[in-house]
Amino acid sequence: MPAASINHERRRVLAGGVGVFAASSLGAFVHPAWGQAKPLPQYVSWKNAESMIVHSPNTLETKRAALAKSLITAEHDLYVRNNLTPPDDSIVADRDAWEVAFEGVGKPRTMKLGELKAMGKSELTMVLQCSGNGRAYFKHKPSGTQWSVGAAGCVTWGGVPLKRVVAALGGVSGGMVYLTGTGGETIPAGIDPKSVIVERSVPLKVLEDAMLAWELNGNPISLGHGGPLRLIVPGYTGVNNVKYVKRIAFTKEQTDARIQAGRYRMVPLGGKANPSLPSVWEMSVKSWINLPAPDGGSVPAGSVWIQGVAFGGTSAAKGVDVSIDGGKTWRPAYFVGPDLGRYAWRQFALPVRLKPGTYTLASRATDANGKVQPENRVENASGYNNTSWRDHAVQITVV
Ligand SMILES: Nc1nc2c(c(=O)[nH]1)N[C@H]1C(S)=C(S)[C@@H](COP(=O)(O)O)O[C@H]1N2
Ligand SMILES: [Mo]
Repeated sequence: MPAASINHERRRVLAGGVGVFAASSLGAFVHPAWGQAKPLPQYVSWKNAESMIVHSPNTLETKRAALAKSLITAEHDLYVRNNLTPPDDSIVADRDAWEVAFEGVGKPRTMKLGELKAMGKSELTMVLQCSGNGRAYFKHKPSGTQWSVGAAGCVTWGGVPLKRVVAALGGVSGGMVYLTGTGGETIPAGIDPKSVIVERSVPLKVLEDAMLAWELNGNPISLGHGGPLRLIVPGYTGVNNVKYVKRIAFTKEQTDARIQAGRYRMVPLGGKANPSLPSVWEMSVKSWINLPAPDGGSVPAGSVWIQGVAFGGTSAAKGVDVSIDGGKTWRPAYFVGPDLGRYAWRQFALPVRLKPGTYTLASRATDANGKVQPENRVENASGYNNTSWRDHAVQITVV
């Protein structure tokens, strides 16, 4: 049995009653009460079905209430997004044999994961969020997965700082401008690889905190989340965190792969992507409310616990205000739980007393640089980078 299965086995046991529905053998099981819910795809059959919204076999969203469970998102609750069919699980059978090629360094060569592990392990907690999280709120209905808030989670990666590996390989070659990571999926025959390969370039400055990770929340990374090895670019949207990474190249130019040149760009409405438009890279200050959930639900009058998450993207979240009247008035919420570093999110809470009626709950975060989460989203053709507090407000009825 591969290590990943053993770990998931253990977690299912720890999860008790809830875990029973996540057992691999029951992966396709759908409780009648879940109505039309799609079954969990086989490669992530160990997920908590009750936490997930299955949009498609390659796009699974975490429910708001599941995000509220803890500061760190459990792997079995974390959203999944694959642009291509994930590789065969044989790649996680012998993890240490996984190879990654380094180019654009003093001494280019291929290293095995086993060698990387011998260089020492650090941990980094960060928000992983899809570029299209919040797409469901765009009024022009961009094509793509209709994520609301749950294409995001806060997880701890374990691995080696990329900077350390690069130093051991003689440093970055002169004149390089980008770090380019390539995903290890098998490209279907007869398709131009550049049209589908997951290959992303990010500015060289990310080297400061980037990581080659083999652990997620203390366990070997599952296949679904990019095991055996994943490039972590903290503060950058999901797509830049390349799963099954097989090549790390320091390059003068951005890759001409379609996912870089023709997608994940901030394209004006009605326009077409091209490499001169801004790439979807850094995340910025954002927050939303997870409790009371669900959206539009009713809540008993009296004491109501409002809870959510706030993060700054590349800087820390500094504070968050909450409104119960759709943004007319605001009051400061307080952070609950530990500060796990500037790339992590903070859980915030505000207990309020509410009389029967309808309330629009909103949250508005501020980052360490004083940047305030905006009221309105930046309109763009594909529905990326939605940080609007108004879009993320939730309506509740107090009875
Ligand atoms: N190799 C590879 N890396 C990838 C992807 C992919 O399809 N293949 N999807 C990207 C996108 S769009 C997102 S949002 C995140 C999703 O990470 P998760 O599935 O672990 O949540 O992985 C990114 N890295
Ligand atoms: Mo994504």
